[in-house]
Amino acid sequence: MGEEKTFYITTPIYYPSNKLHVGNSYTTVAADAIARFKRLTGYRVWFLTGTDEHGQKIQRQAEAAGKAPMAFVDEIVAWIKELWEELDIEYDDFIRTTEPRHKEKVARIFTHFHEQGDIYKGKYEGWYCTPCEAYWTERQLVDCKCPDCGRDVEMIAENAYFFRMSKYAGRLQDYIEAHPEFIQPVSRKNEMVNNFLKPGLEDLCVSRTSFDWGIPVPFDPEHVIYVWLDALSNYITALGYGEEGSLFETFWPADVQLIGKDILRFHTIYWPIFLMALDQPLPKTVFGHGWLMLQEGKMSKSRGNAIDPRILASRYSSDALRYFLLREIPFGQDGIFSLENFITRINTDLANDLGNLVSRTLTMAERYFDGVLPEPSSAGNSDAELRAVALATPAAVESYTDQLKISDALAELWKLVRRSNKYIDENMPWDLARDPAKEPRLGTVIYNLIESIRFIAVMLQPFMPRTPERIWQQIGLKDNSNLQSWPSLMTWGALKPGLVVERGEDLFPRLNLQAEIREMQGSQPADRDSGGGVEAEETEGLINLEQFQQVDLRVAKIVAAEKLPKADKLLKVEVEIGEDDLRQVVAGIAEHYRPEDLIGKQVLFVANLKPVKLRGVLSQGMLLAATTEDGRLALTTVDRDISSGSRVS
Ligand code: ME8
Repeated sequence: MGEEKTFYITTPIYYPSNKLHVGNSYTTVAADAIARFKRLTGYRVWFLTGTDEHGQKIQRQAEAAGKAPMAFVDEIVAWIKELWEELDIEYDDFIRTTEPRHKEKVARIFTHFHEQGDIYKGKYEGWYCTPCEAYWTERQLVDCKCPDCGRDVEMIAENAYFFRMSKYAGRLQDYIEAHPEFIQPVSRKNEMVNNFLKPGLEDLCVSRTSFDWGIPVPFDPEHVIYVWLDALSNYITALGYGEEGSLFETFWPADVQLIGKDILRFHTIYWPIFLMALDQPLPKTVFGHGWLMLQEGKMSKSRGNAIDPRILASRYSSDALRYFLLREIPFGQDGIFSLENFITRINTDLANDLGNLVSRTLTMAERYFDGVLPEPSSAGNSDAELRAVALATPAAVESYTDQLKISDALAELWKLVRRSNKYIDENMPWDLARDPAKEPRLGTVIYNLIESIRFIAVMLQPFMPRTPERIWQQIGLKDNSNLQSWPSLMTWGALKPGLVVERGEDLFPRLNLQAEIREMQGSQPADRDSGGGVEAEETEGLINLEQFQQVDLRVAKIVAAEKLPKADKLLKVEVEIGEDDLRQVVAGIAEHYRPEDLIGKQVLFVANLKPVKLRGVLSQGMLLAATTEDGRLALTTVDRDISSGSRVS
C-alpha cells in the first residue's frame, strides 16, 4: 500500500464581532475549493476554520450590545456557521477559541515558553490598537495612528509578559530566504523581510491585565494571554497538539494557510517564531491574498445588501457567488466587488457559456434521439481537437490549483466550455438532422458534446459543488460515481451509449442587470424618482437601457421564403433563431428581395413581438431592415456568420 497523501489547509479564524461580509467569505470559499479539489484528486484532507473569540474588541462590543461576551459571540458564531452551510463550505473542523480543548492547550504552550525562558515578565509601555489587537512602538505609528488600519491607538502602561522574538529572528530570516514557497505571493515575502525582520524584531508583549476576556496566564491569573498568541495556536490545538496519536501527527505541518494580506505579519513572523520555540516545523505555505473592495460610491444606499454574502447566495445561488469570487480576481491581487461585475459574470460565463452548452446539447439529444445517448460511430469535423482539449484540461486545472491560481484554473476549464460551444457551431447538428444519411454523424456530435459536458462537470465539483449534481441528473449519471471521478478523466469516451438524458431547468437563467441593481439597491430607477420637472423634459423621447432591453433582438437565419398569394408586397419567411426555434413571419419585402435570394441570410430579428395575423397568415416577429431615401429596403445583417439565435444588444 502506498503512503497516504495528506493535505492540511486553514483559513484565518474570524472575529465574531459582527456578521461576516463577502470579503471574509472570499478566503473561506477559496480554502474550500482547494480542499475539495485535493479530496477529488485523492488526498486525505483536513480543512480547518473557526472563530477568534477573545480580546478587548469583542469584550467591548459585547458590553455595547448589553450582553455577556459568551452570549454575544454564540449568536454570531451560529450565524457564521449558517453562512458556511449556505456557501457549501465543507470544513472538517470548526474551532472556537473559547472551547476548553483550545484554552487548555494554549495555557500549556504559554507555560512551556515561560519555562523555556522565551517568555519573561517586564513592564509594557506603549501604544495599542484595539481593533487590530496589535502593539506598536512610537516609531511604527503613522501620524500617531495605527500603521495597519489608520485608527487611533491607546497608550498603555502595565506589567506584562514578553516573548523573546529577537532570539529567533535570525533563524526565521534564514528560513524565509531558503524557502521561497513559504510566503506567497513572493512580493509579500519582501515586504515582511524588509519592513519587519531587517530593521530588527522587538520582543512582543504577550499578556494583558486591562481586561479579562481571554485565557488566563496559568501561573499568574491576573493576566490574560495576548489574543494573537491565543488565536494563532488554533492551527495546532484543533489538531490535538500534544496528544498522542492525534491528527497533529498526521497533518502538521500545514500545506496551505490562507489569510488576507492584512494579517500577514502575524502569520509570517510571530506564528513561525512560536512554532520554532515549540520545535515544530513551519507551514509549507502561508498565502496572503488581496482585498476585495467596493467600488467607491456605488451601491452606497444598500451597502449592507450588496455585500451580505447570505443575501447574495440566496438570491443568485451559492455556486454563482463562489464562481464569481474565485474567477473574477486573480488570487493574490486586490479586486472590486460590484453587483454589476457579478451579474455580468453570471450572464456571460454561467448563463451564456455553460448554461447554453448544456441546454442546447440536451435539447438536441431529446429532439433527435429521444433522449437516448447515441453511439459515436462517425468521426468528423474537430472531434480530435475537442477530445484533445478535454484530455489536456484536467492537468492544467490541477497545476493551476496547486499553485493557488484558482482564477486561472477556472479560465482553463472555461476554454473547454467555449470549445464545446464552438464544436456545436462548427458541426451544425440541426443541419445534419435534415439528412437521414447523416444520422451517424449527428449521433457522434451529440455523444462528444455530452462526454465533454461530463468532463466539465467533474472538474467543476470543487469550485461549484451544486451545479455538477444538476448536470449528472440531466445527463443520466446521477448514481454513477465512477464517471464523476477525477481518474475517469484519463479516458475520453467512457460514457456508455444508451444512457437516458433529460433536459432540466436552465442551469443559470440570464439576469437583467438593471433590474437586479435596482432591486438590490432597494430604490427606484433614477428617471422615475427624481420628481419630474426639468429632468422629465430633458429625457422626453429617450428610453433607458432597461426599456431597450425589453426588446428581444436576435440574429435569425432565413431558412425558407415564399410569396404570399395575392399580396404583392409580402413574403412569408421562415427563420431559425436557435436549433430548437423556428418562427414564421410575414415581411413587407417582396418588392425588394426574391425569395430564393433570402435563404441562408442572417438578419436582425425582433423575437418578442406579439404574434399577429396578416392576410390570414401568422407572423411571429419582425425582420429589421433599413429604408433608403428612395424607398428601397436593405435587411440588416451581421458582419460574420454566427449562431442563429445570438442575442443583439
Ligand atoms: O483578522 N477582502 O479576523 P477578521 C478579502 N481574528 N478578505 C478579507 C476582507 C476583504 N475586504 N476583509 C477581511 C482576524 N478579509 C483575526 C485572524 S487568525 C489566527 C486570526 C478576510 O475577522 C481576510 O482573510 O478580521 C482577513 O485576513 C480575514 O478576513 C480577517 O478576518
